[in-house]
Amino acid sequence: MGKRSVKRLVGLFSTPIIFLSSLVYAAKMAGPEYTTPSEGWDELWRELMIDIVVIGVIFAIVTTYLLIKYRRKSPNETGSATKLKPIAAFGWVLIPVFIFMADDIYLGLENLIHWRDFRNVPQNAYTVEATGRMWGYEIKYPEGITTQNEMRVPVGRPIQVTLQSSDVIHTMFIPDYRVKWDMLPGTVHYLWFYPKEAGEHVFTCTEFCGVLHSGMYGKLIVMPVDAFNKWVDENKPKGENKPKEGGAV
Ligand SMILES: [Cu+2]
Repeated sequence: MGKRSVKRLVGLFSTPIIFLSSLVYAAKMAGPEYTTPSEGWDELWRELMIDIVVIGVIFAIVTTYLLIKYRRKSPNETGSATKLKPIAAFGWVLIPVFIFMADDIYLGLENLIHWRDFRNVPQNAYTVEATGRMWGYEIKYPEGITTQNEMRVPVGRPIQVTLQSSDVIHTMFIPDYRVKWDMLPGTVHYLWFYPKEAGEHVFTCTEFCGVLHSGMYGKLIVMPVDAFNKWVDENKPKGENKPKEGGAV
């Protein structure tokens, strides 16, 4: 098989794969303004699981078939290798490679889209400031309220949490919303999530930060908007009537 045939074969498989991947990417980029981080990661996880199962089942069937078809039928039987034609040998290598590559490229692009959404906080987000310390979290609200190991947010609005640390490296991980980011001393990072229903969740530190690391967690309380506004009114420092930007709903 000549060099030209190999090139032709590569071109034959790669063109539709690149074309299809780009098409899917373009369609997704033109989609809604953002997907929420949790929905995005869940979707990616489901797709990954489906792909792994489909690929695993196909491989299991082919392997089982070959094991049975070419099994030794008598103790003295010796095998004889069939020589593959070059085109067949290339096919056996290139076809699976392109199938895997197409899947990898697709999942990679999908991941980029979710990553873009996770790094772009929606404009109307409510912002709280979280500071990690050994061993707990201090949460500051734009209305001047401060809570310890408890974060209250209104339902139905994207929530941005800015992250910093007053001593060593900590993390804020909110498993129910699939978001996590390090809290580093001397610099400010952020994460965001979108609570669609009222309820209680846990946030916790996942960076080993000292002897009481395992006790470093807090409660995230997603409140109905009216209840949240009432809580803000009751707890904000007296004389502070004007919320800062990113404040009450
Ligand atoms: Cu910590």
